[in-house]
Amino acid sequence: MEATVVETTPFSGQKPGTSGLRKKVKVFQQAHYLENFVQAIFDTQEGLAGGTLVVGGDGRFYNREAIQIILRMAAANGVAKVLVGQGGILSTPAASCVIRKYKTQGGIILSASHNPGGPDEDFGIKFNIGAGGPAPEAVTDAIFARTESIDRYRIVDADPVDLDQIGEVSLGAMTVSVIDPVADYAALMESLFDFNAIHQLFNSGNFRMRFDAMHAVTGPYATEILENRLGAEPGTVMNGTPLPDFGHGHPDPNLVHAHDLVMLTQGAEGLDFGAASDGDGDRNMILGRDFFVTPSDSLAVLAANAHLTPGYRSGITGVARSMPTSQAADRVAEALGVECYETPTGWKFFGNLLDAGKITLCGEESFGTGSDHVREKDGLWAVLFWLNLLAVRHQSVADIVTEHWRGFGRNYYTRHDYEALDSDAATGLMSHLHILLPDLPGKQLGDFKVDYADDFAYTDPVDGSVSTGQGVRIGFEGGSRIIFRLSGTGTQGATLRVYIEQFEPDPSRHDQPVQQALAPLILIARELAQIEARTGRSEPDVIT
Ligand code: VG1
Ligand code: CO
Repeated sequence: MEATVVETTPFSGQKPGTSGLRKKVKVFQQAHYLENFVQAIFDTQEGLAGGTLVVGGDGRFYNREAIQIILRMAAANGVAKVLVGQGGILSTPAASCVIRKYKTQGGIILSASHNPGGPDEDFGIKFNIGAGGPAPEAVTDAIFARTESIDRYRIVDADPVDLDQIGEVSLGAMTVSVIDPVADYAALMESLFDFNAIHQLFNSGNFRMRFDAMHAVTGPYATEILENRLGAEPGTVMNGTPLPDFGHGHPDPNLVHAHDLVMLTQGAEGLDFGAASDGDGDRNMILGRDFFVTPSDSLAVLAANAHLTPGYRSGITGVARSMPTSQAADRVAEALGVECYETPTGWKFFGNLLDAGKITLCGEESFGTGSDHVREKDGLWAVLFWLNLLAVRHQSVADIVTEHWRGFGRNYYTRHDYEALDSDAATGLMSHLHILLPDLPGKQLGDFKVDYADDFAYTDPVDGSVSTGQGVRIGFEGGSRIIFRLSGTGTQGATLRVYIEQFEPDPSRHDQPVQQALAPLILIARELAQIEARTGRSEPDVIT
């Protein structure tokens, strides 16, 4: 089978953001658009020729078409073997698991994660390295640089591969192996958590839960693990069939978009446990009866209780959190006598720390939690971790978290998102903050005195690489913080994220409503950044 060399010209803006290249489907459907980016991966990642590549996606609109193109291009670029999930499905953590388990040279994951899907919505592509994690900046920079000068790509002419039939087929000299997308991942989960204890919890007759897959990729994973292997009653998994448009929904597991699930956990008849995951299965939301676990708290609770699960019985070597994530995990690390690292937003910054054994657990405020078992955040893993804790501690979600606060203090936390802003207004707002920074330290803002104010930069402790411009950080005496940054995953205008945190050591003050407890800091943030004057928005679009 001969490879065709197709002439092409560069597209501007093929720069991967926080997690891969994300654009509207219509952008990806332009002739040569996907091909250019994929060829840039092959041109810069030399190990792929003669190697094995993993390919899969979250099942959104254009997933199958994109996979067929990638398979034909992989064959033309000398890849020896591709492992592809049946039906083109692989959740992001499952892809990471497969990349690592079969010691492949990397993977291509097709997803725009929590962004909506459909012909007029979003699509995305990212490259993961052989260690299983998202490509670090040096790699994404090289891929981007290649897209700017690309003049040809290679592709074979062949019929579409049957993605629904498990087994091996040839595409020219390349082998395509269609694999069960769930099996390897489920086996890994079974090795980490006490499935017997969770099974008993489900059988106890006094535990009711639902998992909302939001019509996205975790449906088959959750059904197999929760219902088939752990014996949860049929129907435990809601919205469990992956749909190309996620049932017109927004597959983002938060209080706004997973509203139906939230309702099921409320009131005297509310569920004991509710959980949800996002488009590609790497996020998680954890709910108890009338209780929402802030992702930053979830990371801290998992770190403090890791020794209660089989996979982490010997304790954790360290923990890392993204810069805007609350400092709750820092307090646990201190108590355990291990290091807590503060990294820029995006899972790619955890890879080196995990590979070097410096950390066991890591997390982000954006509903992301994970460990060294893979190199992506992992939604179902977090759900199973919580279930394992509930099973062995015999306490409710609310009791576990409030007890945690009593021991470590509570970090009140919220994130306010202002979406689809005018890009110039958003960059203007950030420049305005940058101008304020040098004069802020020592200043009194309301009841709060500024301790430090900077534009966050990170030096990777393993390879020394430096990442700058990672968000404006204003720290107050006593540990409160306000953080401003612009999203790197949106596809429309700009999204401003404002993160607010306040530490409260006094247990008698741990049961205030979050927005109320943080109201003074929220006001300071709005005034300091001139949000309404500059963006025309008086309220955020999403509050978590
Ligand atoms: C957001 C989150 C970030 C997360 C990223 C990818 O990025 O804030 O913490 O790593 O999404 O998550 P941004 O740049 O929009 O703030 V996923 O589940 O979309 O792959
Ligand atoms: Co995701």
